[in-house]
Amino acid sequence: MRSFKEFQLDEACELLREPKNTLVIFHVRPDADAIGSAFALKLVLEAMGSKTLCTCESEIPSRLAFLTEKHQRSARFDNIDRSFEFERVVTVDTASPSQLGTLYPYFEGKIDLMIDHHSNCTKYADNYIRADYAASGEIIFEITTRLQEMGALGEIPRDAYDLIYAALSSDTGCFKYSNVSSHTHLCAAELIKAGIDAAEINHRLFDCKSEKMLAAEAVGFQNIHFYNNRKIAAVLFPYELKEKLELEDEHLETLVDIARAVDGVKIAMSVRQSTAYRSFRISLRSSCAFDVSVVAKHFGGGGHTKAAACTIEADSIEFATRLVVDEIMRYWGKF
Ligand SMILES: [Mn+2]
Repeated sequence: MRSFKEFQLDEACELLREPKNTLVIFHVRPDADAIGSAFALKLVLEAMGSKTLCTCESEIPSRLAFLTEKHQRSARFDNIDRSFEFERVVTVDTASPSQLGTLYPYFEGKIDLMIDHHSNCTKYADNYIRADYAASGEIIFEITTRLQEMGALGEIPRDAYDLIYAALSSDTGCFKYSNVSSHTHLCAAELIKAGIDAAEINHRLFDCKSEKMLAAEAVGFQNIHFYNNRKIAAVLFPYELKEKLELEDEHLETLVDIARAVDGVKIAMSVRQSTAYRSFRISLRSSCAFDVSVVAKHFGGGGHTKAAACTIEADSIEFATRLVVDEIMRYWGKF
């Protein structure tokens, strides 16, 4: 793979300030950092005269639609305006080509700037990466502020502040994970100073769960398995359960949090089977020094030290779980 240019902040801003039709792409199974960062960037680019569309392989999960519904009817690539002739492509929060899903073959070699904060990302374009930031939203805030200092951007669109705050809050678990730095709080402070309703955004992100999500959690709680003296916990959610309860993938996203909440658990995981096919989505969380991204990477996935994910093909959900637990045990005590 050819080597890509590592931009400094000002170079990234110079690239972005030029008015051009822009496509902002974010990762598959998007979270509020991906969505908030992409849509904040869209509003900022539009304020500088660039027509901009945001897109992703999949649709915005319905629980996060409140972030985007005012700004774009749909972000799903199949639904965006095909007559839109983009002159610039930017990805945000997307750590590897595989995170672009089915869009990658289409955009390979056409991406002008990759904006990301994942320390172990696979670079696939010229990039501006801040692995010291908790969220891509922190980078978008920095870029936005710099563009304003450069005189390229007038007033920052009010909605961009809400979106950036949602991005920060989401990737930090409401400012409580170990990735939070004073810089994260300083960004949040500026956003609060600008008048955002932080309580409302946090309520929508963390306190509201659909009945289907709660139903998944209730059943998930009955399906926790423990390993290594209960230091590892896994919630198994097979397809039969998903079908029986008429759940969508987005209802299963918080299952890993149940395992994580159990006292004494150091590594939590959820193992979700979204179709009848023998493919299992694994989410991993660490509450200790153990770097779960190493395990995710072993299975072709990625993420951060404390939160990572991958997909495994296996003959059964139990076997998929066993493969991951064995891989965790291979590194146990090494961090
Ligand atoms: Mn992120």
